[in-house]
Amino acid sequence: MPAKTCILIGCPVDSGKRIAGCLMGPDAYRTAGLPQALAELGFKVEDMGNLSPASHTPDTDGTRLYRPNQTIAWTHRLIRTAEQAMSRGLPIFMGGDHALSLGTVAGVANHAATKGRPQFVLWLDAHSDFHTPDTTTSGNLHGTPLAYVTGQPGFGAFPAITNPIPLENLCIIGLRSVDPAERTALESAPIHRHDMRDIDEHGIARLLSAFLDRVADADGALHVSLDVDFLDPSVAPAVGTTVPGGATVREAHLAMELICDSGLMTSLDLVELNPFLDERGRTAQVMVDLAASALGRRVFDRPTRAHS
Ligand code: NNH
Ligand code: MN
Ligand code: MN
Ligand code: MN
Repeated sequence: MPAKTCILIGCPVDSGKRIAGCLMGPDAYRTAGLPQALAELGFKVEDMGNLSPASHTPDTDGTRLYRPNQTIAWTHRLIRTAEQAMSRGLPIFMGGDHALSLGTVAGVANHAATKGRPQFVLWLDAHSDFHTPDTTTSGNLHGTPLAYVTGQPGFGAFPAITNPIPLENLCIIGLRSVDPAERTALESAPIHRHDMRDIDEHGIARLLSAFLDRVADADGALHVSLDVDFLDPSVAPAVGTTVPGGATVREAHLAMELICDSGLMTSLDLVELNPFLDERGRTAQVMVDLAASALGRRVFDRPTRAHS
């Protein structure tokens, strides 16, 4: 069997929130050894380098929404990129902030539709990212991708969503910071969602396995979107929106190992890493280790590293 291809796609999106630095994320993942880790697992690795947004009118300062034109331009670029990459291998979108998922999820869903497969999304995040441009109080568009890709109203200036993700095909795990408007919208939405208490009481394996079983039963495509702030800030400090009480390294690894065992993952986002806030690359390293686990590395294969 020919080696499966992983396509690394640098998405230095930094327009989704006001704290700058996520644009350095793709190069931090390369520096932390993501290409080598995938090659060691037997993948053919293709690195598309770092993309840039489609041409757009520069944003002005002081608007309610932060840098909408730039994020819309990224969305155009990433929808096309995701659609095309899906026919060549398993894309890993190296962020960049979570606004990149407006484009990547919409794009992979378009590809799944051409294959007649339902698209599922696993959202590992402290936040629900279910604001619309009308409900966001921060004006930060990284808090909106799940509303956009599920076809909620209010995204007038963005590319039209052609294949909305059905709400019941979505699972959010790790929740511990949800804004009032998002809470109201989520209460009436059939999205599968689990907060940290659910993880504490039931264990992440049980929650995640139930969702993976549904994806398998539907012969679905699975997009995984891993936000750094899913993890506890004590192990993943390099993120602008830390929230205490997050997932442990072991919980996150177990999630990745279950995803790997399921054989269902067809695309992956690594988002919100801000290398400017990191401590000697440790958050980048944890994210690379998690990506490697999702793609087949077993914990006892983890290489010994020099102490930093
Ligand atoms: N809900 C908040 C907002 O809209 C926070 C979103 N921040 C995130 N999302 N990091 O994952 O601003
Ligand atoms: Mn997020
Ligand atoms: Mn988050
Ligand atoms: Mn161990």
